[in-house]
Amino acid sequence: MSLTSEQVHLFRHNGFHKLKNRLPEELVEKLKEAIWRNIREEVEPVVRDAEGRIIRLSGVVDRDPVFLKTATCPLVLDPLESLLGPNIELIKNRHNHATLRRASEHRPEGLHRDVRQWSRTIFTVIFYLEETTVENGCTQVVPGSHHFPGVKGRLYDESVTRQLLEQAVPVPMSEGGMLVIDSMIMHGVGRNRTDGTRMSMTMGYHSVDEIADLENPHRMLVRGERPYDGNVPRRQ
Ligand SMILES: O=C(O)CCC(=O)C(=O)O
Repeated sequence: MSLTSEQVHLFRHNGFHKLKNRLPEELVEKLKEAIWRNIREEVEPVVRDAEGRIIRLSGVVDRDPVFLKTATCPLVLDPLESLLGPNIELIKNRHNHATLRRASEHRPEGLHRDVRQWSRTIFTVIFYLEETTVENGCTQVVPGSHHFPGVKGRLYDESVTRQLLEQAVPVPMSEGGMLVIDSMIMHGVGRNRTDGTRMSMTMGYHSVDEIADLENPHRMLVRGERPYDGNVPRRQ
């Protein structure tokens, strides 16, 4: 379902949008199964916590077809088309991961951006494979912070982050829910204070760069085409 012009306006103003539709239950179950299987079999590349437990699977679209199927389904690409236009690439070297936050996890709370500069922002979709609540550490965003200028890295220093955290709002989501953010928005994950897990998958998208003349192997065309508008011929 495409977005209305009001929804597009709010997204541009606030920097986030909760998609109306949810992933079908069977698809969520298949994603969870694939994630648990990859965790059990310790399929690299993974990120581990201090105790050596797997907390992230990287490069998921090359693991099992269900990940790419989900990342490119019309439930995601139709609304993204309202934001990015008709030609969309999936980014394979930013996000493209599944994250497991374990019970009573004590990772420090903080805020980050996914990219450095507003002129090169991407849009991130977070797919929630379990319900997220304030108790299990739902996503937090600072509305409008994607309009702040670029900083040196993707983090502010601690004192600014503390002030920003005071303005962060929680965004609880249902299982199967999807949240699109402008990746310049300051966002983070709350602490999981429950006995359960909090599982999610994150993907990044970009509109096709019509001036780029060389194909980037980390970008996969998932909708439309790759027009070329450069004023010199494409390199071969
Ligand atoms: O799961 C979330 O709430 C945030 C995800 C995120 O920031 C990431 O995957 O980079």
